[in-house]
Amino acid sequence: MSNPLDDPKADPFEIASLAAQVIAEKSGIAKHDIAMTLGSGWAKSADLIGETIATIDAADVPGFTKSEVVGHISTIRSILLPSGKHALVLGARTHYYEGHGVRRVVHGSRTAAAAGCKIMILTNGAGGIKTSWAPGTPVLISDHINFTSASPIEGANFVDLTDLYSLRLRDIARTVDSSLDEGVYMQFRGPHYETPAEVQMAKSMGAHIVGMSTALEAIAARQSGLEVLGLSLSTNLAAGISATPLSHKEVLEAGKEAEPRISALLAEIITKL
Ligand code: 8IG
Repeated sequence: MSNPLDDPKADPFEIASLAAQVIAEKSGIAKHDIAMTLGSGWAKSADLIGETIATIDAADVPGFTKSEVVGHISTIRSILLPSGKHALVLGARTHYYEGHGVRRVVHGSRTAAAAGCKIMILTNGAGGIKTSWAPGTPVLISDHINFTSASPIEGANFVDLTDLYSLRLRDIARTVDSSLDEGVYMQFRGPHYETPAEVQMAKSMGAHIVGMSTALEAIAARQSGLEVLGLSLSTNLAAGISATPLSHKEVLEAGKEAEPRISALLAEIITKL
């Protein structure tokens, strides 16, 4: 399937702007306020936060395509929150490991900004390095290590990432659940999981959570002026931290098991934003 972002001469911000226009037309909502990308385990929160105004097939929105990953949905939903604000749920995450380039990976962030959003909530399923995190533990992302060696930023634009995962938003999340732990997220390219040696490397570098998304999306979100809230669901202990090998099926099951609990948590956090 062809994607306009694959044309190197195309301007990704122009395509994001077109995408935002299509979303506005199809939803009837001219401006959205909060965008969210729901990763493994978090999808149910879309059903809890408010009234769905429109469900748009991602394939109908410029720059988006159907998800290639089993268990990932590919729709864009416009939801009216009880506060009167409008949320945009981007269910069409493209992972860096799919090999379609960084522009496609961060198109959701750029579209969110073009649609008027001020806050971007990025969620994911990930591996935990802290043994105290039982499978199914939600963790606030406090910072990240981008281990992909890629950047969504093109050209000499030296974007500051000092408070990338907004302390203000993390503090709001903790008013909902004061027991929420936080940690540094390290994005690996994947799609293979880490070796135990790589997990030890990540740990010694200061990481607490390992995954295959979010960091690039967060950088692009910041470039576009969005305030970022990051949440990981630690579905499994990272390789070698637990004695048992990782299986995608078990990871999905852990996500499903935790889903009602963490989706309710996220829905409550959103009411405070
Ligand atoms: I869910 O242990 C999930 N995603 N890199 N490592 C990496 N990504 C993940 C993991 C994990 N668990």
